[in-house]
Order: sequence, then structure tokens, then C-alpha cells
Amino acid sequence: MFSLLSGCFEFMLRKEELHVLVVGLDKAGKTTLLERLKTLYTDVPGLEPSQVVPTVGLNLAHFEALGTPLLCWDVGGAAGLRSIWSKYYGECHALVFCVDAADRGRLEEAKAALDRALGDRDLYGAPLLVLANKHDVEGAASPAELAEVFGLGRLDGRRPSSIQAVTARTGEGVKPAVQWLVENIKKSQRPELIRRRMLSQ
Ligand SMILES: Nc1nc2c(ncn2[C@@H]2O[C@H](COP(=O)(O)OP(=O)(O)O)[C@@H](O)[C@H]2O)c(=O)[nH]1
Ligand SMILES: [Mg+2]
Repeated sequence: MFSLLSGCFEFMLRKEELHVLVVGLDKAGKTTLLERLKTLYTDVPGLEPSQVVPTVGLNLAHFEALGTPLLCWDVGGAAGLRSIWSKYYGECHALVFCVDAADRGRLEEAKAALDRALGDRDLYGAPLLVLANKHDVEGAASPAELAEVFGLGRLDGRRPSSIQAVTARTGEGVKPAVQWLVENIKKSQRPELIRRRMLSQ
């Protein structure tokens, strides 16, 4: 009886882990970002940028920020792998869309991939954080420019969204981005929606 009660108590007190799906075109810097998150938030440093290789499977970063456990996945972004993204939409509390802001030649391709993702019903209400990565590169598109290209303003009201400049290689801008995610997931209806979906399965 005691173990049953203590088990229930432990379950009630357990902090809910937030799930963040990180997508974006290949070479946008998703894996570098995940490795940077490990270095910034855990005792086990992530790989250095020079050690990161193109992603075939799935990368995971497990860490705690602002007193909240987070699990970030990075799914490959090559054209042939993008159809896999949607398999994870139903389970994620928020979507991070990582963009190589220095590669202006692929912004339209990135917009098309983002539009496809946001049209998926399984992402209903999930906060969207667009990361304008590679901010260290001279001439990289600013968040305001990307917001214009992606038409981000039109999403207002349907889901919390933000676009922020980061440099995954050095970690610049990463902590404010994580703070935005934690705060906006908690304010959103997404945790309740996912909880209800899991209970009904
Ligand atoms: N200059 C610069 N290069 C970056 C940054 N983030 C990633 N890269 C580079 O971009 C390339 C692709 O990175 P990777 O993390 O493998 O991209 P992924 O395919 O989206 O996982 C690698 O050469 C990285 O070193 C950044 O913030 N600044
Ligand atoms: Mg990768």
C-alpha cells in the first residue's frame, strides 16, 4: 500500500518533460545546435562543430533548463528524409525550424518545407520557433528579413511564434531561444492536448 501511495505521489510531483522537434533543411545547423545544447546545459559536452557529421537517423539532446526537463530531437533534413518529420508532430510540444540564414539561395526551399510542416494538423497549437542560424556569417539574413520571406506574421493568433538569431557554433542566442520555448510551451494549450491524446490511446 505504501509503495502504491508513494508511487502515485512521485508521479504527481514528476516534472513534465517537454518535447521539442528540431527540423529544417540539411546543413541548416540542427545537429550542431543539439550538440551545443548538450554543452550548455549538461555535464557531458556535446561534439565540437568539426566532429558533427550529416544526420542519417535521429539525434537526441536531453537536458534541464529553467527547472524543466527537455528532450530535443533532430531529424535529418535532406529532401528524402523530410517525409519522416510528420511522424513526430503528434508527440512534440513545440517545433523549432532551423534555417541557414547565410544561404539565401535556399530560403524559398526552406519556406516551402516550413509551410508544409505548419499545414499538418498534428502540429495544431504547437509554438513555432524559427532560428536564423549562422548569425556569425557576414551578410546572413536577419530575423526581420526571414519573417518577411516566411510570412511569419500571418501565423499570429493560431500559435505562438518567434524568430530569433542564433549561432549554433558558438552558442550565441541559444539560451534566450530555449527560454522562449519553455515559457511559450507552458503558456500554450499543447501540453494539455498531448496529455489528453495520450490518455485516449
Ligand atoms: N558559420 C556557422 N556555421 C555553422 C553554424 N552552425 C552549423 N554550421 C555549419 O553548418 C554545417 C552543417 O551543420 P549540421 O549541424 O551538420 O547541419 P544539419 O544538417 O542541419 O544537422 C556544418 O559545417 C556546421 O559546422 C553556425 O552557427 N555558424
Ligand atoms: Mg544533422
